Amino acid sequence: MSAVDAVREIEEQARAGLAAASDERALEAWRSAVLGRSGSLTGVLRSLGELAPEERRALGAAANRLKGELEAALEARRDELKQTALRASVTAGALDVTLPGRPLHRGRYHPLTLTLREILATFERMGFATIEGPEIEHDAYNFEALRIPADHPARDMWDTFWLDSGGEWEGAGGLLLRTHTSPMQARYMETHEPPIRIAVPGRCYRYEATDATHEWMLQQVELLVVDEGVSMADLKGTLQEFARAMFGPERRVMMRNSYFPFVEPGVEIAVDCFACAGTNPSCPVCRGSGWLEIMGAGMVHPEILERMGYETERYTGFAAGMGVERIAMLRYGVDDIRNFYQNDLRFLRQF
Ligand code: 2U9
Repeated sequence: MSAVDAVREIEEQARAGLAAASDERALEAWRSAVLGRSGSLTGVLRSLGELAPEERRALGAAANRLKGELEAALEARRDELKQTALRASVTAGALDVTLPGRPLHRGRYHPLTLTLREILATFERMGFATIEGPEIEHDAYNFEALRIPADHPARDMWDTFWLDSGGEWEGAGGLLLRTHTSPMQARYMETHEPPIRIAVPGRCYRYEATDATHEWMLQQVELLVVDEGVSMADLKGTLQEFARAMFGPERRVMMRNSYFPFVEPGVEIAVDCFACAGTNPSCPVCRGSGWLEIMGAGMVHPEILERMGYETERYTGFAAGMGVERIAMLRYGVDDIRNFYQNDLRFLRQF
């Protein structure tokens, strides 16, 4: 066979082989067999030196042209195979781009988290710092510091989860799960001088039976303000601002006399009913009273300020406490506190 015929045959076989190669592995085998170091065309190019100059020029030109063409053909075949594979995967239904997407499962915040954040944000706008404290407390901070000694009848108001501390905290009256966040205000006063303006959120525990309005665990936010010249007017103004931020800008606030050992005077704060503003005798929200109790408050008892080493001639303060669950129940129209802790998605998905 002449050298020219040999090249022609290589071309024929190479083109047929390339057309038959149907995947990347076959393409690579083809490349190696034709264009590789010991490939058929490479062999021809290598042997050119053995030919007479005239023949070498003619065959060299033909073989080099063929090499370029086959390299281009290889790339074209590779693209074609990719396109075919893509088309096959789409038409075979591996990817049906017309199907609706799978919904993303988006989480959401618990209604108590939403309410707590809004309460704290409202007070932060008024200059309160948010402070947190321990849930396991000493009798000394939970009761004694707040003018609730061991034999005080007010202790009946907070049926307590006492902890077995093995006698280690006997001197401090034993350990307990805090019944309110107030012990943290007492701790804060021990280590800070006025002016004080803090909001204290946290879980509190009460040893009592649960019903539609009571849980053995509740979340509170309490406030403490101590400064020169703090009065009931500051208390009312601050809490009115809060009530309007949470329940609507037109809300009115009413204070009624109340009693807590740690404040004097003590008050109960109510807002006019946001559902009926007192106009509906059978209103399901306020039950016709026209008012909704949202928290307790009062002027910090001077004896507490004195025990903390503050000059009572110079400083006065107010404090307040609210249950986050109660605020959330009012805002969202939830009639049973137990809903918040049952993790029923049908309930939680509504917020
Ligand atoms: C210090 C001094 C004073 C905190 C206060 C209340 C009034 C109050 C209850 C409302 C409903 C708790 O969630 S509830 O059960 N709280 O009414 N709390 S004044 O007074 C303090 C606290 C700490 C040192």
